[in-house]
Amino acid sequence: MEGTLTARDKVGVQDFVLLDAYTSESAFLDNLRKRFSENLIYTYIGTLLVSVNPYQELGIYTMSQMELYQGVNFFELPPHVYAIADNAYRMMCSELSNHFILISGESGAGKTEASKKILQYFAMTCPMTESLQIARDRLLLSNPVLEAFGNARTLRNDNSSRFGKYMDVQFDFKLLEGGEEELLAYLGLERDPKLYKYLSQGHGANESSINDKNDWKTVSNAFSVIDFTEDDLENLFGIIASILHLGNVCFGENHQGCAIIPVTHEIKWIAKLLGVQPSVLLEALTHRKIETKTEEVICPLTLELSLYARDAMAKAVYGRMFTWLVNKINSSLVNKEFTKKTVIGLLDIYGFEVFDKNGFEQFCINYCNEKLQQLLIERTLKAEQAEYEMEGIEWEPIQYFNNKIICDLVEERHKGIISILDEECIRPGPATDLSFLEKLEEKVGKHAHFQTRKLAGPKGRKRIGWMEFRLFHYAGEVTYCTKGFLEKNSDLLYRHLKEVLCRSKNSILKECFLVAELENRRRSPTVGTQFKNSLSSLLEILISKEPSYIRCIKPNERKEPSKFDDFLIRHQVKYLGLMEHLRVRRAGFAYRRKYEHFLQRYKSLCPDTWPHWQGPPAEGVERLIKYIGYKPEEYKLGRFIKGFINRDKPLCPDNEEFIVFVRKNYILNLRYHVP
Ligand code: AD9
Ligand code: MG
Repeated sequence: MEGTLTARDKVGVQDFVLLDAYTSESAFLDNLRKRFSENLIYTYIGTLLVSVNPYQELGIYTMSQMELYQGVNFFELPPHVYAIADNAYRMMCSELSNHFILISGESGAGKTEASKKILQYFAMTCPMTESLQIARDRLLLSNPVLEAFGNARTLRNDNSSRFGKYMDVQFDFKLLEGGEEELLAYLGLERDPKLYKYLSQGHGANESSINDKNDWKTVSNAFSVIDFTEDDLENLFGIIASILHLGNVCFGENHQGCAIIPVTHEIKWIAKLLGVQPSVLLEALTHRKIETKTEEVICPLTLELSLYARDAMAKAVYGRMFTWLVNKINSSLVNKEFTKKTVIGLLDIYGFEVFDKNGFEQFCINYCNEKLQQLLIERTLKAEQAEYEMEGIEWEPIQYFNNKIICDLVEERHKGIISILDEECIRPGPATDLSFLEKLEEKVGKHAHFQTRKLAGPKGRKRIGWMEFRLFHYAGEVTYCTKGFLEKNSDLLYRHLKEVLCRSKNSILKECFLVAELENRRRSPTVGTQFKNSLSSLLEILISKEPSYIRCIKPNERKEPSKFDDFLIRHQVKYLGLMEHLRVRRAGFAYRRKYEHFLQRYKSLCPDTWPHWQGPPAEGVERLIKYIGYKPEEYKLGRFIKGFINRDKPLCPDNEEFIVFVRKNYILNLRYHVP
């Protein structure tokens, strides 16, 4: 006992399920802090892994660590991202089904690093045939390529993944500083990134912790390995350079208040690189085609709309090029051996975002998290309940907040916020962000999880501004400003510009913008609806599996090692839904094992069972458990289920399985007793 207490006091518990005061947020934080100060960045909540970004190399990702975690029972070793990886791999092998690892957390919390570590683990430890090895090398190499194009340096993270966040494409091609002279000349680019507006918009473009020159080498080497031809590269760089030129296109205004482009230097370069007519491009950037029933009218754009059109073109080209790149890499990975094999999916997903000002992007991200929480609740509670029923284990269903009501508020057809927004976007007549807000008040104003300034009345706790609405998410309230919602939700790529892109001679663009698209007169779905649809197909896949969860926490805003910012972390614990998850876990049984295995592992703790137990394993387990002093509510003995263990997968049809359920994960405490 003594030993247990000392260890616990110093390094905390390695599974939050073991916390006595498991409903207390402060106790949760204390435990996290203790462990962090000992450089123990990982802690479990049952099988969920909580990870705190150490912002320093800890030497915990070595080859010998990887070996250590191979094939070892989950709770036998200290928490580690390798344990999650290994567990996923073994579940995949034993159940022959796909498995997903869901990684979430806010920007800079360590999601991408975690997914890289998992990839490396698989690459190093999974048995490989020769062709799998080739695929593995390609996979590892594709990472820097995708990062070079999909990542941006943001205020919050020097290497932020933006590929999920397609609504907010930021430009950071790392290209320029390491690129070769000839290439730059061919593309009409100067070396200094500050000359390009799209590159210098971001914050802190110069205080980089990333070595652009080295990255460039890695990226260009990688391209050669993943089946890129010279032509592909030429076209790809052509597109990137044209986006940079596009950012520098300046507009003026004529006497009628219509946009003009006084200097055509950039237009010429873009036209050359994309293989389009300069005059056509120029017209498309300053005019818009409006179709009436009988004819097509070309109207000049205002300065403001021209700027929108320009940026919309840059985003569309960049976005589709990135998708093309991902597909290209995927197809280079496809391999006959893969087609029949099961896969492990790694999802690097953004966590709840709450800033001082929250816009359309936060709205989408938080909606995504709302859906993931639903999945967690459904999966965990449903799966647990089914198992207890099968084993004849009594348990009291716990109260939890089912956030389906919020998901519906956002996504319900015809009634939800996204539908209302879509309606405003296509409605003839002047729709504005304010008229959208008014529609919301009219249509969902009575909803218990929705509020605006008008609806809150004077008693509202925190002020809501005129243009704002508030949602009461499962993790807390977030106030969104409707400014920009309409614009961001609409596809602003005018038909005129689309035509130009569809006629481009650049072979990659040709694949990205198909002429067929022009023939399709139907409106393309709005950004919000696209997001909703892709989310729902993702969830469809996930709901049928049991995903593993990794929740990443950022310890401080200054990217400093060893600094544990209580306020910031408390906020994340809340928004990651960790307390809720812990409650769900605690209500169930954290640990379960077959009688024989349990006995084998712990028989040394009880004189009756040590060194040999001759009777039936069930009896031995019972005696052992009584001797240790478990209270009746802390464990249950499962009844025998022929042919099934856990879940609904028949594993070994001829076996009879008995399972011990233990409420807390006592195995960890027990380790200290083992003589
Ligand atoms: V974003 O949503 O893409 O902006 P991520 O992906 O959550 O974000 P990332 O993994 O890029 O964050 O981590 C940010 C930085 O923290 C990394 O570049 C590393 O310098 C640092 N980091 C993160 N995890 C670890 C780790 N396990 N060990 C050491 C780490 N450093
Ligand atoms: Mg990332």
